[in-house]
Amino acid sequence: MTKSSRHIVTAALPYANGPIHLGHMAGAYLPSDIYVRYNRLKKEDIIFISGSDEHGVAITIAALKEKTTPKAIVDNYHERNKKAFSKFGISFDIYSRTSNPIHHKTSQDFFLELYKKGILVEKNDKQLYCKNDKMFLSDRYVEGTCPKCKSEGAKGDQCENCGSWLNPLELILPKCKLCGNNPIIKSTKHYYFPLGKYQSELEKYAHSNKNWKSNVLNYCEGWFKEKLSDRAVTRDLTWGVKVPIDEEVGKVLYVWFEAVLGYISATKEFGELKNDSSLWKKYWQDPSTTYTAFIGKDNIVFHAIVFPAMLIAHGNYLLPKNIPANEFLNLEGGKFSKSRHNAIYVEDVIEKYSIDALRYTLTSILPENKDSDFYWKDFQARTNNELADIYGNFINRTTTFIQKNFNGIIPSIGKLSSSDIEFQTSMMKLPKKVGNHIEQFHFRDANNEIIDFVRIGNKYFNDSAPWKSISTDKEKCQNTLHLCLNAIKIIAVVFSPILPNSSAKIWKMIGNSTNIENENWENICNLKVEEGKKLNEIQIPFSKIEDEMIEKEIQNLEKQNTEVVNNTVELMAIKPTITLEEFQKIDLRVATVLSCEPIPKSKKLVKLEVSIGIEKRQVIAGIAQEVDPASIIGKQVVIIANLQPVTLMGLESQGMVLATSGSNDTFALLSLSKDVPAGLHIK
Ligand code: B3M
Ligand code: ZN
Repeated sequence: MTKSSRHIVTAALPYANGPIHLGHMAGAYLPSDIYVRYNRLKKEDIIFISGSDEHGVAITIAALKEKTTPKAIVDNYHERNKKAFSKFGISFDIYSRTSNPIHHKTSQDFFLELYKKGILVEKNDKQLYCKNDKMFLSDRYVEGTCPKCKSEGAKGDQCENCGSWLNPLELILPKCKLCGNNPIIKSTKHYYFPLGKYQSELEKYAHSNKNWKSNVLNYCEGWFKEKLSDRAVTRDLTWGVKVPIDEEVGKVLYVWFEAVLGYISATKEFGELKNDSSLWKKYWQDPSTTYTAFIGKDNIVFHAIVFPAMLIAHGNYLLPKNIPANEFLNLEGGKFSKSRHNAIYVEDVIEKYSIDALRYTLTSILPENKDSDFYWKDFQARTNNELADIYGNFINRTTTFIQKNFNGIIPSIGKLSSSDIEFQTSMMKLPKKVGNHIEQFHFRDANNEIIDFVRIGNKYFNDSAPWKSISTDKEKCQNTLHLCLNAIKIIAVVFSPILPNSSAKIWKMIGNSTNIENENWENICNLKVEEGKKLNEIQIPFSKIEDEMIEKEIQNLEKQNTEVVNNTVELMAIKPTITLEEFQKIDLRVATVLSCEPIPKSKKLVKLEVSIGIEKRQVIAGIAQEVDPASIIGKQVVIIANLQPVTLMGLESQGMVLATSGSNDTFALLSLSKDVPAGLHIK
């Protein structure tokens, strides 16, 4: 047996400003949980740390939106997320929070240590300031066009589209998120961390770990190429960890500076709960400990560059040995996003579906090397056709056969045939293969390896045809059933990091009274079933998901998406002011729709003929996807009558029909009562 060693595993601290969704799970939490459960079975000394990230403007903005206080926001989501993780089987040793006093003290001490060592640089610095809201607009209080990829809606600190880390001053056309005004530039004092000074050490560090995933390494290379520069680690805000220097009132530590230190504070808290206040030192300072930091790809820069640099600067801390970041999980072909409501929240699905079916599906599609997609229909197919029909069936046919033909008593094993030996050999190889995949963070491969072996089990059962051998060759029949049950025992353990709940159930069902978690991975291939022992009551381990359930989910998602359109419309900033004279230039008229027909070859356009009293007009409108052309004939609509004509699909459009900018459910054509005569001027 290999000597056990010490590990610390951290999973990114999610912001406590919204519920955890399946995208989060696939990014960091499920992979880390599988890794930790596997290592626990290997009897490694391992602790698993996470918690809520409760500071930063992500929280204060959420409070503004929900018209409440930041404290109320974090208290609410911390509890909800903690519960969701636990129900999903994410087995943290501690799920802490960055509002805890121990975290404030830990991060302030860390800051002071860097300050005293003269590492931090003080700079008077120009920042965006909103005169209307009388505040500096750091990070997410400001939005604009990304200077790198030119996409709109880039946040002050990061562009979600291209992932660049931004300085708010670089934004093109910045706007205050609170009032929509353009900010001015004003000077303020801040403390900077000289990231650039650590560049060569960081490069060495990134290259010293041969096992880093290529997505993480490539990302870092991109940063190194651009050259690292000083980064402010303080902000002009009130919500957060106060800068521990007396004269610095109204300043807090930048959320990313203190959040990563949350891993250390959480470990300290864990030690205190165990009455061992120096426990954290073993995990953070003893070089024999291996530190692995699980994150999603949007957090790479902070974990692979900033955090290691901070730890190097401070000294006396271990750096992450590996940072197995995943890419993004998309939903039904679109982006998983909390801000756009296109998401499946864990708290909404944990009561409805089998957790293990969700864990199984997510593991099979983990975005390990590139973005991947969650489709409800795929979830149904994997649950029904793989978990139920392959794995469930293997368990069910084996146990019911033993129940029926051997009174539920595990049959003995006799002289094995060559096909028995072949099956037994591949069974004994399984744990090592799966373990190797997990150690390399190839969780999809681990999952596939197991389900492929279950397929082999089904084939062995079929080929051995015990329903025949029961009357022709009893020994052969007993061998088949004994070996199939033995395989189930082994599969239950190797599957348990991915499917903890069903593995425990199956373990009991096949007659074990021990706790499956006490098994030792190194020993699994030697696990034997005991002949003469009785099986426990047989249950169907995985039930199938009906079509109606899935259709409802898809409909719900569509509904959520439409609600978002409403929100976006509401949130759209007001355009620049125009004068009355400018408005009076627009000639708005009531018009009667005389005819409306689709334009061949165009998905979006329809051709309308309208009367504006004095004359008829042809108007081409992009409403084909929203309305049935026949349904608007005879309606009184509003058109802009003096818009310069344009040609669309070869047809002249002599005006524009007014409608909302939404689509489908939120689309509405501006129409008036039939009594309002065509041609009337609207002002
Ligand atoms: N809270 C970002 C996120 O939730 C951030 C991670 C902190 S890890 C120390 O994705
Ligand atoms: Zn403002």
